[in-house]
Amino acid sequence: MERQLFFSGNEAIAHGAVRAGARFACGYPGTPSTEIIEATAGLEGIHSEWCVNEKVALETAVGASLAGVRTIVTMKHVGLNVAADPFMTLSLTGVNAGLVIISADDPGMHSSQNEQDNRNYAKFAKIPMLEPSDSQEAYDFVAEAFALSEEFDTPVMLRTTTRISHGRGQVLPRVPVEVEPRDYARDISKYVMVPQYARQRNRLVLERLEKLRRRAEESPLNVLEAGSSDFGIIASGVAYAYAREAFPKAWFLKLGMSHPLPYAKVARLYDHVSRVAVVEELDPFFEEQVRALGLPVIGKAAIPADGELDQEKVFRALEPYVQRKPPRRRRPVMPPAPKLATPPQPAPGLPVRPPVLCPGCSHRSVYSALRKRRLAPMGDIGCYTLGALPPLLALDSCLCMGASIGMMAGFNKALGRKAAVGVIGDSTFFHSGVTPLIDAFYNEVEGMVVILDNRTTAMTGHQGHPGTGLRPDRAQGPSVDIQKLCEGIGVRCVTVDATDHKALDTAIKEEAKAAGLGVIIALAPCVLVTREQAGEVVVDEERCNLCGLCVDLGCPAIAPGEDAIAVLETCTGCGLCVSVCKRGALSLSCAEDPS
Ligand SMILES: Cc1ncc(C[n+]2csc(CCOP(=O)(O)OP(=O)(O)O)c2C)c(N)n1
Repeated sequence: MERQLFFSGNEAIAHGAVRAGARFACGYPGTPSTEIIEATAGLEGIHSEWCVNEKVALETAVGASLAGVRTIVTMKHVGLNVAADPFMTLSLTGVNAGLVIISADDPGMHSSQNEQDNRNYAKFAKIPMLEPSDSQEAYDFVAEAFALSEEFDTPVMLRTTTRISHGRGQVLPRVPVEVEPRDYARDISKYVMVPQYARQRNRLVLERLEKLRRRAEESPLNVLEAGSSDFGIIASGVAYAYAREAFPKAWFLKLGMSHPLPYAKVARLYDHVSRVAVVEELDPFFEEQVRALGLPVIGKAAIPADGELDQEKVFRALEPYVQRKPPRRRRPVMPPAPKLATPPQPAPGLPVRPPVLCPGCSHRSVYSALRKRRLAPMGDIGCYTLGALPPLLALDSCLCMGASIGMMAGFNKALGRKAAVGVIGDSTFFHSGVTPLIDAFYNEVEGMVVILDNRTTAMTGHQGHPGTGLRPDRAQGPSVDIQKLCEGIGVRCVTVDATDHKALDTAIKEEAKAAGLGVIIALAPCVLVTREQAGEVVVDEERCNLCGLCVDLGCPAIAPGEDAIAVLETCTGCGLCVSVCKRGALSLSCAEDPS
């Protein structure tokens, strides 16, 4: 085995990640997290990259995890605010290969605009959190975090603070963990968070949290350390190290896996001592949970709620309490496992009407072309998310607005080829698609992005956006040209008429074969805005053999009849079905001239 090493917490995390089989690391710089990626960049066997911001970094990491490699993503505490949108929904989708999110907090604001306590984020998202208290644990906990991530199908937060990240300590290297890359399997009920699937996943998250709590009870990371006094301390991270030095004789509940809180282990500490204090920097995170168990505890009434602690501060704060008469003992009240709501059932007798793209929707044409390519389509949020559902089944993921491009980038980087395509709407592109496109260009991603430009924000009711220049009062303002924007970044870009199915098909085929990064803008105004009848679809019943090619488009205006296809009144005459019909059984009659 190697000699002992002397690592900062950040270096220990980087080495611990490689030892744990991580093959992908990304992040956005910010004190005190920055040195992790700088360290992985110097190590063999792991790809490292800076992303354009923390949201894109997390989405890129999700893409790499889906592609099957263990991944870490790093950011400072405020960075998680930027990444909060994918973060919160990632809890629902879970992961493929292990995914560890390093949140480095900065109590005392050495180099930050605030000192928020990101332990709250782990609770908020209902994911497990590990908190190392020295460099050795920083190194060891990464492997534990990956194991938890894969076992419980969840991202795991590894939270450090400045003193852990930048403090140095001895690290005994361990035997590397053998991990095989995982295969990617599309699973829309897991990765496409439309309401019907998100509701199911949400229940799993609540059940997972209770299982994780049981794991926290058994975990060797949560240690009850015997003392020789009548005083007990609950602590995690660097606060544990301070408290240990200040009160060497106390009993300790040292929390390495600090969320979810192991209630029974907390209660067990009270069996041994008559007074218990929580020593924690910033928020009363453990204190409030202990109080909720009905147990008396010394916390923020004695320990400062802002800034960093040290052994001196902890000693001075708690010394008076060690001597005081203990309070009357109370028995803990264990909270019951949360009750889950009964899933909604459709009223009996009502027909089930799954949401579908409108007849004539130009997005359908893109999906029809994309389905022919062997690319994993990373989706986004808008009307077009409906393309993920049957019968189109044309999108593999929907995490949050703007996630498609970063996920495509991470997926392709992890596999080293154009394996995924990003599919995003025009409004979503302006919302949060531009930054990941810049990122993909900067990181030299091999990939394709299709922007579904229907000239509006259709999903929410046809609002304007920078691409249309339309204001809320429908006045026309200046507009941004998407193609010029992409080209300005340096990305190859073509605009194709989305109603010209052949042209779209060819453009997608060409771009899938081309090297580097390219954008296809599939342009056609939303059919609900134009409502112009291009004509009427006529069915030649003699030629139609009910092959189903047009039915597969999932257009609600087409239905299989007895002898031939039937075209319903809701048809807008977009002509997509005409262009996919191989037998010439469908044709478009010209619309009447209204003049
Ligand atoms: C962070 C966030 N803000 C707002 C929304 C609501 N929302 C969902 S999709 C969408 C925009 C969709 O427009 P576009 O990308 O043009 O696709 P379209 O619906 O036109 O096909 C919005 C505003 C959301 N889901 N998430």
